[in-house]
Amino acid sequence: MIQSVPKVACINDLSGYGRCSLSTAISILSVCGIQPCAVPTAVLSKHTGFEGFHFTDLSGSLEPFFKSWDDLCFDGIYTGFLGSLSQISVVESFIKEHKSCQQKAPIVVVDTVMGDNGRLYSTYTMEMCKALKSLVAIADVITPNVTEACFLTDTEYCGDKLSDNDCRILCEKLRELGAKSAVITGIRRNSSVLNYICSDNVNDIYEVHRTNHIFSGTGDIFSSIVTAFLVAGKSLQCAVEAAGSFISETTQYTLSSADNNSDGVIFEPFLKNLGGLL
Ligand code: PXL
Repeated sequence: MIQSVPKVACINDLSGYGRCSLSTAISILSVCGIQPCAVPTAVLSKHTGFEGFHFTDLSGSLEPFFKSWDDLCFDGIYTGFLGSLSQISVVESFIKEHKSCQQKAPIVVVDTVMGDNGRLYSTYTMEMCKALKSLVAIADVITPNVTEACFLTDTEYCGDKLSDNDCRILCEKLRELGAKSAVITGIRRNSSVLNYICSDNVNDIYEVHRTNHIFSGTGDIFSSIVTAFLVAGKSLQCAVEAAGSFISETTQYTLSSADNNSDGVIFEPFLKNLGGLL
């Protein structure tokens, strides 16, 4: 018998240029055998890391968009970049409705996309950051980087180099917001990057080799892989390990290539290997 293909609602922006958000999520979920159902929160000509990007906010479309999906069921809901304050409450209602109405609740992954290097992205406000806590409260898994973890927990940002104890304290504060599991991503240690997992019975660290260059879009690759693996029935540990290894391999490849690094991580040649892991 032909197996049915799981569906994931991917709520994120579509940036035409610079590998990130929906273009990354669609590629990764598809190669992992999952149907990505895209909900564009905004359309950008290129992501906000580039000068002179054009931004179209789709906040007004979100409610009718979701309304037309009332009769659909999802195996997962995965949220990323949200373009305005009002979007956060609309997305929250969508998640709550599907959690309560579906026979089997979807796995909810909230990638708390807000900023990096101690700063919020240019389209993000402190008000939005406060509102995002209500999405964190209904998530199965959240995947903040160190900057986002600090903003969410009102912790002073002192760089990406955290001790194990700093990670534990930060993760506990994140879970106090309501998330079942938190993975703090991109913690820097010498020549490594650590991803720190905190769930009910688990505190785990996954370490991979890092390049000296910081690439945009790695957070989107990470949370897309985590979502795909969880929806495919894998454990969070297995998902985080796969995501870390994939990013380590693809960033090293990108650095050694002649392409312009600001275009993001060259992951396309590696996608088929990812699909093979499931
Ligand atoms: O990769 C995160 C991200 C997503 N969406 C947009 C962004 C960024 C990071 O710069 O600008 C529009």
